[in-house]
Amino acid sequence: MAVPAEMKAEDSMLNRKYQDFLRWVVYQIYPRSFMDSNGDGIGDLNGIIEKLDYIRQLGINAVWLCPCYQSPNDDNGYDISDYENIMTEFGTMKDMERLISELHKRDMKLIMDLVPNHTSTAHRWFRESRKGKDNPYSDFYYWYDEIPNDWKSAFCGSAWEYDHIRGQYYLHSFAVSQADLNWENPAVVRAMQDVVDFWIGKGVDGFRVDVIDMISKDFNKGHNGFGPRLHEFIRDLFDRDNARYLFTVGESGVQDIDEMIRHCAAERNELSTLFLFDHMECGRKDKFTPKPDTLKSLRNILIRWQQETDKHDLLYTLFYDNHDQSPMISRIANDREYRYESATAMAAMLYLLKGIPFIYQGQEIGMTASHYNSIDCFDDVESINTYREFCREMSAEEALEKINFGSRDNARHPMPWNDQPQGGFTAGEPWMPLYSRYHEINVDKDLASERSVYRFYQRLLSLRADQRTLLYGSVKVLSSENDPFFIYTRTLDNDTWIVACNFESTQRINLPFDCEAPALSNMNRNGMAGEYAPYECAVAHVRKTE
Ligand code: TEU
Ligand code: CA
Repeated sequence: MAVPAEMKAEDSMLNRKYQDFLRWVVYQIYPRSFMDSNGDGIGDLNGIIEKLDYIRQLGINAVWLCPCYQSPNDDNGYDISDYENIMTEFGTMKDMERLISELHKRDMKLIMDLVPNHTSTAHRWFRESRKGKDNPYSDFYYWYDEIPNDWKSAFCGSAWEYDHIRGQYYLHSFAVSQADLNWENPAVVRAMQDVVDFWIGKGVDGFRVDVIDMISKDFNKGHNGFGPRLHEFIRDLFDRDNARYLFTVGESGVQDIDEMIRHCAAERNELSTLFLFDHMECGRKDKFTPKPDTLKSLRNILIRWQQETDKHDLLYTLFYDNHDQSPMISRIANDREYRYESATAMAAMLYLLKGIPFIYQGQEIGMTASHYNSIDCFDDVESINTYREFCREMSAEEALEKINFGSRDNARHPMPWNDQPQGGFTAGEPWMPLYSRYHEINVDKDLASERSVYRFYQRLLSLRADQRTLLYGSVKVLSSENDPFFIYTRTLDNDTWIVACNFESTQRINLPFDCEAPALSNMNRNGMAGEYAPYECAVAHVRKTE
């Protein structure tokens, strides 16, 4: 694989501190579902190590691991009972150390998932805290005699739960067993700093920070996030001598550029970048209700953020799938007869923009939404609670269809490695049903195909790594807001590249430049201009005129 081109200071407007991060290409792993190495049906760290070459050869140089700490798994690891030990089912701390060294041996970085807003109620801090008001951990959580407000849990119902042992209510913004930590207590801040330092000591390179906006509450204004001390707390975590070099990406509900500046401007020493979520609403009215939509709406949101982040010298994250979302391809493109074309065109339109690519496991083989015939096939706490609520208002069939559309399990089923009985994921019984289309869509089959999504990604990422212009160049959009296609250029000094992605109907595309033959195309085009088939895309170098 090509080594990323060297960066020169004058290459980018982007602040020096962030320039190196533009060379990162991140692969997100959901450990429970990636690869099972010992036949217990649950993905594990040794399974990930087995697949590191597969990931590396795609053109990846960083891995984001979803939580793999001790946890009762009510929210699949986002309910942590011990931040400094590995989930027994995933392996041991020795396996983790080996994973880190195997990654580093391959020049790959590791981004751990940090969950600072809540712990499992099985965490020692909570078990102590619930014992009473004179316990040293008493104020680690939010305790009230009476329910103080009408906050709702993201997973249905009230965010307040009565605890019989303590005789008070505690706050849980997510599942009942995920108690929100009280960051107003300086001991909580110190405890979370210790967690960060522990993992720095293990050699990690960065953190993806779960619901970072929620660590400061605003009880006066009635918001359980974006409180008055948010930025102070973020700096408590990362603006410290041993932590400033880290790559940090916050998962946040930030919706406007001013907020993003407050989180990510280089001089603030808070976060390197954020995941922004407006484009997640493409193709749906709400999480469980589809809406007819096309790649146009995705394109227009991406363009707005590209322009804003460029203007303010901020680092942007390029992603459209993760472990909380049903795959974008099934919502706004064609996941049947044009699946290969859709998957590849979507990759070209997104990952050649300016920012850090994040690729969710399975995206590189064009994985689509799954479908299950019974609610018993689902595991996700959100899906199960929501199904129960839906069943009060509609028939069980309608409720199941909505869950099938929006469930997070669409992204959490075992990775389909081949078409063998358990999809090559495990020699035992998988912890959740396999991907419903695994016979048709799996890694082996994709790699053997002439139209391999993996190999397209590979070519795209290698081109991007080789061309400084595609990494650092400025973005200019040539298509207009209503065009049924997307054309943009990347320019650095006198060097220009052009990316053209057609959407669902055949179109003639004219270009204002004389281009070389496409360096990348999902249909082997010879020339850049001319007629484009549905979801056809191409990328070319613009011929120099002088
Ligand atoms: O997600 C937080 C978040 O933003 C939720 O609103 C998210 O949309 C959720 O999936 C509801 O659909 C993070 C994690 O990514 C998620 O997996 C966890 O369940 C959650 O935090 C609690 O830790
Ligand atoms: Ca296992």
